[in-house]
Amino acid sequence: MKKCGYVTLFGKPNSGKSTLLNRLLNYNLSIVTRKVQTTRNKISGVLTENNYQIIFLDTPGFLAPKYELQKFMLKELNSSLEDADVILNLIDATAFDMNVQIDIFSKIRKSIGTKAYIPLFTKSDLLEEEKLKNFISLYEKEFPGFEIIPVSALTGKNIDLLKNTIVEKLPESEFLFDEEHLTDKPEKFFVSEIIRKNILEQFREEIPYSVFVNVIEYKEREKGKIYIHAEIIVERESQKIIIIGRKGASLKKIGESSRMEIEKFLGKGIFLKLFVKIRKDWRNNPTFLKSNF
Ligand SMILES: Nc1nc2c(ncn2[C@@H]2O[C@H](COP(=O)(O)OP(=O)(O)OP(=O)(O)O)[C@@H](O)[C@H]2O)c(=O)[nH]1
Ligand SMILES: [Mg+2]
Repeated sequence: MKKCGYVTLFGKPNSGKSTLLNRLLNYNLSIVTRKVQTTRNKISGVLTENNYQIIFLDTPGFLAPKYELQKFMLKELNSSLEDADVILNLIDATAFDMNVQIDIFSKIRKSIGTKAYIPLFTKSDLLEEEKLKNFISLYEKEFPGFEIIPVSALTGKNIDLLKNTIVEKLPESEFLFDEEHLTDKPEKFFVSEIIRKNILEQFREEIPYSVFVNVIEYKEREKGKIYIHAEIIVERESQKIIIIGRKGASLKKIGESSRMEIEKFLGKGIFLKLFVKIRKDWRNNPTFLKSNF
């Protein structure tokens, strides 16, 4: 008997969704940074082991949208909740707030419906055992019937327990993907994500959120190398100047660090060409968002 289904990772920005996905897959698929709102799209990661296949959906953090891009992010999140057989609610144990949890639960109650729902405390390695136990009993008192699992993507704590709990709740079904399949997004997507991650890491404040990376050419050339041409799209001239840096130094740094990471990801050498372009206020431009997301 085989089991297979969709498992959505849901939670506030920075709660550790992408890190946990990567841990569960044993593979760095989804980009992780210290900043909030790192993930913008729903990203699937497929784990096939023994007699089960779990299709994890990483999602953008749950927030009240302020601009068009965030509205898109919320749509991605809602559709992931709809697709789910199992919903994992990731709660950052270091930022636990019962009122926030009560509010969030009321907002997703409808999406949960009759689906399996597993609350998790993430980053549990950062909390003293005593405090953690205290939070767990507070949560379980407020939400009777739900058992919280404290996990750590860093140390691996309770990752196997989590996997087993998920498998128990998966529906019986044939596998939906080939066993070698890791994701449904093309390699191109991950290439642009890696470049965006390097920008997120190298710049502060609004720059990262104003950046969109578009891979416009992705070609296998002779000598086994892949030729990649990507555009870094920003919203204003001032941002373009910052991204390029003095005599192109910043752009060069982005290119070098991205290239190394992309080569590791693809397991192949690449040529990487980066250009910076301005698309005024793209985050609020529905046409741009529609054609690029
Ligand atoms: N110590 C510790 N840090 C963690 C753990 N999981 C995640 N982090 C850190 O928390 C930060 C945010 O992690 P992400 O995985 O990007 O969080 P996210 O929920 O995907 O964030 P968004 O995509 O912005 O919604 C990163 O700096 C991670 O290294 C953990 O188990 N232990
Ligand atoms: Mg993320």
